[in-house]
Amino acid sequence: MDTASTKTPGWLDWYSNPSKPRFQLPEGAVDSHCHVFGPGAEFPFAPERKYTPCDAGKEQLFALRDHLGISRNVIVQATCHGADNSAMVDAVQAAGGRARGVATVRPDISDAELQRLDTAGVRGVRFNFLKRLVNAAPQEELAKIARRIAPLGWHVVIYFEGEDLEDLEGFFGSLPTPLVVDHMGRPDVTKPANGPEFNRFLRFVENNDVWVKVSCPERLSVSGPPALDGETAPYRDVVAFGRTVVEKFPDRVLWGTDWPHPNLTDHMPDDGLLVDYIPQVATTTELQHKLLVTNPMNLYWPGENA
Ligand code: 0GY
Repeated sequence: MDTASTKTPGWLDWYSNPSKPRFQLPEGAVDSHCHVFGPGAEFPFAPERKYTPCDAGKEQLFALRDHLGISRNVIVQATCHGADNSAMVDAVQAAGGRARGVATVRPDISDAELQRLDTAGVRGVRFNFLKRLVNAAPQEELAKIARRIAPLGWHVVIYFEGEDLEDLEGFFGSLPTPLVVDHMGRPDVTKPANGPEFNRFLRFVENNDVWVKVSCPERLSVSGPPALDGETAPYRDVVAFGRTVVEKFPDRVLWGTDWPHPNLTDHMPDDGLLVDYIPQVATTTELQHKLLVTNPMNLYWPGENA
């Protein structure tokens, strides 16, 4: 693949005209999982990438933030940029204190570069275990990265499929930093939320220093967004999973849009609807405030007021 920005065939671009959410986010709400893609002409995509996205730059992210009533963003390095964190760091710095970053780094990164990323606002690294997104990295390499970043007070964001937790949880438990799980560990929502697979995930969260993003109903859902026939509950088959996590671990949950929604193939979500999904999983004002403000502030802006 060359570095020219020819999008992956069938690529769905982000939704250009999101609705105004009916659910009003609390003051100081944080989108704890979003990305920037390029723009490719300024920040070329990585040669080793598994997909080539549309452009989705910082101005567009900040416009969505303001439209939805979000105050701050946590910008997670997308795999299409490999370990070149330039686009993400540029966006974090442009946000003037209102964004933090999660980077992808190699084990041989220099101390000076780690320090530079920290100063820029990076607070974690991401380990990705989805074969369609990255070539598998040896666990010893990942463990070395975790040992390098632990003294900075950073955490490790982990992205894996629910069915792979059994094989990975021993490794995860050995890491020396807090862990932040993307998209509830991608449960299979056709299985019960109180069944053995999700119970394994809940035990893993219970027994480790783990935070959970109750994000991506649009990616996990089989029932999908509301039908045009008047169905109003968005992504209803994911709700039991999200609500269980929020109610069991109210002080360790985070929420994010996942804008610009890489690799979706059947529909592109209306980001306003993703905000309207929140009160289904966080059903009280107190739970909503923890999910959207207190928890992400504690993790990404400790000591600062929202
Ligand atoms: C997500 C999900 C995906 C992709 C990435 O970095 C990425 O490429 O995170 C996915 O394809 O499931 O969190 O955005």
